[in-house]
Amino acid sequence: MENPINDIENQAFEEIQAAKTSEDLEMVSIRYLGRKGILTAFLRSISSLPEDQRPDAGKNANLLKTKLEKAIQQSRTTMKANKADNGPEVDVTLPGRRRGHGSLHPVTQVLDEICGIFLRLGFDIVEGPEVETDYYNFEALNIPKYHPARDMQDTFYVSDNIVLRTHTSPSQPRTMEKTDPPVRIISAGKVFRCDSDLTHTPMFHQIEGLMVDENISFGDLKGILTTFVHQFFDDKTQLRFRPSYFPFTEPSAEVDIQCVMCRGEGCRVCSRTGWLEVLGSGMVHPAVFENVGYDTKKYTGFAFGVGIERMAMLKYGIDDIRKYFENDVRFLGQF
Ligand code: 2U9
Repeated sequence: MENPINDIENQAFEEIQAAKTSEDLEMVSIRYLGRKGILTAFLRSISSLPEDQRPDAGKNANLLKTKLEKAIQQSRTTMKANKADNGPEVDVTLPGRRRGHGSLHPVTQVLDEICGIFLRLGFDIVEGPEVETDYYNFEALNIPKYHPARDMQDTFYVSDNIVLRTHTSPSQPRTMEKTDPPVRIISAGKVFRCDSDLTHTPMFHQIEGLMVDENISFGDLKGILTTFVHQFFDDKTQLRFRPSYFPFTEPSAEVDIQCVMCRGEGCRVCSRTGWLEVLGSGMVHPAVFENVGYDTKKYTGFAFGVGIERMAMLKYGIDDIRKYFENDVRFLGQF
């Protein structure tokens, strides 16, 4: 009778040598040493051999088992070393890696949306410098020397007469100096104030609008701002105009909208009042017109300002302004 141990050994070593990948080796290991493997089956069958053959067969089969385990392990180690030399194996069956798409920052999206609304209402967009002179940031806008906005606590001073603009309004006297009425402009962009907490960041974005012509009234201001709010939120949103004070407008009004979270019922967001303040506005102060050389007997106008981060917070239910500027893509990717 042929020696089955020798046959198993020869065949197994042939297969170990032929194995090209670690997966091939694993298959050889399973075929010979696995639960239903060839050598395992032989070991189990020893009990059915004639009694005098059992000791030798058992001894040889166990020796072969150890030999095969060693040879397979050695082959594995050699394969690993070769792989490291040749760099990682490329698995062409893996799905390709997707490259994430970028998206516009939520502040940019809301800024574009608001600009779009005013462009459709016939306004032009103007831009101005972020580093501004004291004159255009304060003097031209009738902000007196003693006004708290001029304090170092509120304004970033670059030098005695140069500031980081605290609002986008300076672009407007700059435009009026160069253009005769009718004027219908919005200025949008970054503004800077020394302030930082849950609802304030040292840099934020504003849009301010200005409309000047003969016979412009507070009714025009109400009409334009109501249209804006209805287009930005929805046309069921109620507005209320509350008397206020700004040095550059007289009379001045703050505009509240019905709370977008509770629809006016009263909740945590609107401090249980049912209203949210969203805009500042008013009829342009005659002193501002005089500064740019407009005839105050002939022309009147209205102006308004809105903070973009706040509008985006209300539209998307964002509770902390600092999230805009932490650059966490898990937050930014939602918009
Ligand atoms: C000119 C004359 C008047 C622009 C105005 C406001 C009221 C206002 C704030 C809203 C939220 C700024 O971002 S915010 O903190 N703005 O309250 N802005 S009237 O008035 C002007 C602008 C230009 C020549």
